[in-house]
Amino acid sequence: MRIRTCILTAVFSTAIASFASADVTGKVTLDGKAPEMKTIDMSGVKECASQHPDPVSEEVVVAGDKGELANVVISVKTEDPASLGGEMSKEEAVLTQKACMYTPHVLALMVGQQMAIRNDDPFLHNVHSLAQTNPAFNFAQPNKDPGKKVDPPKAAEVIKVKCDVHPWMSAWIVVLDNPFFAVSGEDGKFAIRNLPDGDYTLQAWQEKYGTQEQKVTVKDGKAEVNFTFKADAAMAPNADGAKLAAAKTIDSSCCDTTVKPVAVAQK
Ligand SMILES: [Cu+2]
Repeated sequence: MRIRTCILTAVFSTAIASFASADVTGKVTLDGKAPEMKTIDMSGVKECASQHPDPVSEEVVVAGDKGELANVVISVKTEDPASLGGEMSKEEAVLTQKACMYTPHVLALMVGQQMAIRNDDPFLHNVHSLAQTNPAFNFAQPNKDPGKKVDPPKAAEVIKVKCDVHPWMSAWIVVLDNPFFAVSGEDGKFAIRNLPDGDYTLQAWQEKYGTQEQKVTVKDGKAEVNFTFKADAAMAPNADGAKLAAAKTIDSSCCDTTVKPVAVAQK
């Protein structure tokens, strides 16, 4: 009888495990004093400056008082995205131009996901993607626009976005090859939903500090992973073996001196 109970328990546990999916949660922290961000000088452009009574800083490193690091993209790294399952979000990923800044500063979406560019300002921006793998886009939005559709990305890539009218405007579109990703908030926290139980490699990308990886075992519906970046680390060089999904290296000539893309190894 006891043996039978054990077998039943084992079968039951296996059945649960095979259907379980987890929320992978965690926090990204900056270790040390955050580098000082330059104040953006909008004084030459009245319609921008007038929208900011307080100084606005660059967003290369956005960290809280306790090192809570925002705008880090955490994702599952895999050679075989299809094997992960999961569903692409049906939501449109929207990059908004508002008060002469991009919101969000880092937009993550999946290959094939709908994407649009919005203008909340009643004046001209020119949004310019420096995509290399995906078709680049480059167009003017002279007035408010609830969202101009752009082609869904076709491949995983870290894409720098800039405005040709306002040189300080900078954003990143991070395209992932699977639906298991999240962007850390201002509290440094993130949550990747519904990842099936199993062993994974997670990668965390930050625009200055580059990419880190960690192994994680997702079990019984939960897993926790924390990432720490060193505040005084230099701008990420061509990080050894780092690869954000199947992303290709962005030519550094695309970018200004304050923001460099993470370097990613080629397959
Ligand atoms: Cu602009």
